Amino acid sequence: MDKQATKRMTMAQAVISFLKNQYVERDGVELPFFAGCFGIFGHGNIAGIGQALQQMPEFRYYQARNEQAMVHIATAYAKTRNRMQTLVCTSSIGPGATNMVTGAAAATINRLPVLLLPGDMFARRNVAPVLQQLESEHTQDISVNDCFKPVSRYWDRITRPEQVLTALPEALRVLTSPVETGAVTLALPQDVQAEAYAYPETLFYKRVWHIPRNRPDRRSLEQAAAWIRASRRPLIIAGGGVIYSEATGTLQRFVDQIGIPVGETMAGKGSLCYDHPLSLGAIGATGTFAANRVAKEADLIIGIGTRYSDFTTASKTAFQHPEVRFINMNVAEFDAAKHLAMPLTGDAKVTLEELLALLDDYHVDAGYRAQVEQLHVSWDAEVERIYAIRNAPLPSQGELIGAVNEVSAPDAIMVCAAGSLPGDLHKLWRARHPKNYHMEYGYSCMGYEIAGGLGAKMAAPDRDVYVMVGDGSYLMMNSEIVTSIQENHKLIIVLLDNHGFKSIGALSRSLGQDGFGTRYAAPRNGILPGDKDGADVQELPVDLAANARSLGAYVIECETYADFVAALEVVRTTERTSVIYIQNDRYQSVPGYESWWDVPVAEVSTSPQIQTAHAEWEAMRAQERYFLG
Ligand SMILES: Cc1ncc(C[n+]2csc(CCOP(=O)(O)OP(=O)(O)O)c2C)c(N)n1
Ligand SMILES: [Mg+2]
Repeated sequence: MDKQATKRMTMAQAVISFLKNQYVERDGVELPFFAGCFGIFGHGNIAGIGQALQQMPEFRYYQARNEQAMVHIATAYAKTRNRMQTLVCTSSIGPGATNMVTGAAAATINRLPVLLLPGDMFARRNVAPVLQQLESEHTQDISVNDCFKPVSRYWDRITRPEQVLTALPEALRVLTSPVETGAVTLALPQDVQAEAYAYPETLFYKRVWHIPRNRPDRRSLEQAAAWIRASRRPLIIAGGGVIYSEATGTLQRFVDQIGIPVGETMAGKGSLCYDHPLSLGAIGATGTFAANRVAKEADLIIGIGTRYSDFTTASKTAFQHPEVRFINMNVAEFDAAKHLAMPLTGDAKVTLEELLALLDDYHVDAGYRAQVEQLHVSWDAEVERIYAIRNAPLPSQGELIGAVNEVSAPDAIMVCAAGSLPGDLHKLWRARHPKNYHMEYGYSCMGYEIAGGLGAKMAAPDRDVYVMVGDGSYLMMNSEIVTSIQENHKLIIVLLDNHGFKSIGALSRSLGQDGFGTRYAAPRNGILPGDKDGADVQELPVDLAANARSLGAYVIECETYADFVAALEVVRTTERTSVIYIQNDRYQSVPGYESWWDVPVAEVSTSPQIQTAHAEWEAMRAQERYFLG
């Protein structure tokens, strides 16, 4: 190969030629990093990236209906593939670009790689302001794409074609880094996309990015082992990092040998199979009584691949042992250091292996293990109880979750993101394998569900994908049903209609606010009804089942639990995206289990209910702790 050779091509052609030759490798497994490019064309990308994609059909182009959705598709794809593969997203300039900002935030917060290529205003400037350009009086060096800066782990604007020679390797370094990964944005001015340059051909050679399994500091490992030996009541909190690192088998060996129980975060659920005797299930604000009781008295928390969101720490009230301390295994020093922990900065799998080797003669006290195993059994009985509720006339959400869990194949993927479902699913879903529970709860972004389901299905075409979505989220973004049908990726969408926000309605009532603004009903005398108005409201003439049908889905409408189970059986063998529509009860709720979430209540109000809620809030707030070692 002539390393001096160059090839004259447009910047956009160079970008796509580069991307299609990027690979990753971990543990000897090599994969192309990008599985193609989603996009919506406009004048800001049609002649640049659009032309390049047309010229290179081997780099598959997919249409989406909405730019936010396509970023969710890419994010879910990356999550399903444990960050080893993702998709590219191209948009036009202006609204197409800013539609991706929400998706970028969701990807970055969840630490999932996506590459965004928004079109940008002319670099040459002479024709400005162009259609959709944001003008500024104080600089010509700003565009709507600057909005991506805080939500991107790497951001660049390519104002000369040769700048991609340095920008693209940086983009790949960040995307493939388990520590730094998230959304990467390369803003591509529409004129520069189409400009030619003599690119060195070496840019387009196949490149394999090794994903390292970094090992933690030896002294810290030894100290961590000593802390574990000294602990009377240790508890593991398994986060998403366990799954992304493919450390679930190692975690199970660690747990089997040492006997430390496991609570799981939203992203970590599935780290340990639900029926393992030391599995305590969900932890934190949406956790089980099993995990939350153990957390309250634990003297040592071993966080693995968790960023300790407020849902996990129950807004810092979860850990009440006066001398509790933390060991954090995390690829990112930033997360490893949280709560002034003993930081084990490294990959979860190899860190667990190293720690296990230092503890090969050790296991926890048999009494503690027996107590924990008893809690596991009691919790499973509670799940059983909720699965068996047959609420009438409208079924409860808990029984519907039970039906989906029981009828779906054990290797299925269940996708969800926002509303009351995440909390209920976190508690009730019996995760049978590490990919069984796909919850976007870093950003809890309404609208992720169906788009995310499509990304998961594209990444795991042999598995059934169940999307569980509320009516609010469904109304916010149902457009990718069309894409799933266009691409023949069958989704099973379970649409739970409770005429508004069951989640925020319950939160509102708990704050003394009567569900104000959370029901889908017609205003009366200019005021939207709340829960005090009871059933006596004018419902909206909306037919979500007909809506789904109009988008091409096969739809089954159900009324009862029995209908629902029958429908779940039918959709196992339907050929295209299928929607099961059912109404469920707004007030029949899965309770909270000995935990809390800090949502501040109005300090001053004339409402006695709000005053009471504020007093209760103050009492709980007093339990919030700082962990200063
Ligand atoms: C994009 C976005 N907007 C607002 C919110 C705040 N929010 C959280 S849950 C929720 C209501 C969801 O309604 P629905 O999908 O019907 O689920 P339900 O609460 O009824 O279970 C809202 C508005 C959010 N999470 N995401
Ligand atoms: Mg709803």
